[in-house]
Amino acid sequence: MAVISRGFTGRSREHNPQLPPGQYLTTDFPVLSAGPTPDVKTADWQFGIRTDDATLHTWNWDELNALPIETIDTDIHCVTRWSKFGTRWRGVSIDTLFADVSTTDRYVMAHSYGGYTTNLPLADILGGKAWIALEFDGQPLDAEHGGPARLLIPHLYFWKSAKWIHSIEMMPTDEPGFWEQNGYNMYGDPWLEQRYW
Ligand SMILES: Nc1nc2c(c(=O)[nH]1)N[C@H]1C(S)=C(S)[C@@H](COP(=O)(O)O)O[C@H]1N2
Ligand SMILES: [Mo]
Repeated sequence: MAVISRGFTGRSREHNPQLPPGQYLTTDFPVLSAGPTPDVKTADWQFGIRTDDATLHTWNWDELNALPIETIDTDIHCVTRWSKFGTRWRGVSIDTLFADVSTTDRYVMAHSYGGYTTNLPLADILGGKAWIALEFDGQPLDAEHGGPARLLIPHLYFWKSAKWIHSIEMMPTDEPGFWEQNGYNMYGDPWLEQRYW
């Protein structure tokens, strides 16, 4: 009698240590937008950081592109349960943008062209953990994926990676953004399955 042994090839997603709990792997790149795709021209594009003393630090498109651009290879995880491994981006580290910004606030609100918002602890966008991404897979970022520029914060669920990023506003306390007001978790750690309240 033949003994057929299954389960040793590691195909089961429960056993893939690279996949957070409750996620499945996809190879395509789904588009998830709460509203229409805004038409943001690079000639008009501006990004700003607004601090507690109401100072506004701004960069136009050319100024952003003159900053050091890093290559980021990372997995991404959407709260709707898809994960995508090994995505490649190019972008400017948020650390670079905060180099001349001083603040005592510990939270931020990311604001997008089109009105989307999402909240984050400041510590989660500093320390080499977040970027303004300008390219995906060797190409300028498609408008539907947030082009010309989006936040990339791969260690949190992907709703925190605001597409069409417009500004970062410092906040003394943690306030809910768009999805967070609609039931999503305030923090969104995919490894702890912090999906909804
Ligand atoms: N401005 C904006 N950013 C956004 C969203 C949005 O609706 N508007 N959706 C979020 C959600 S829920 C996810 S999963 C990702 C999806 O990014 P993608 O469309 O490039 O896959 O963008 C996030 N950033
Ligand atoms: Mo999402």
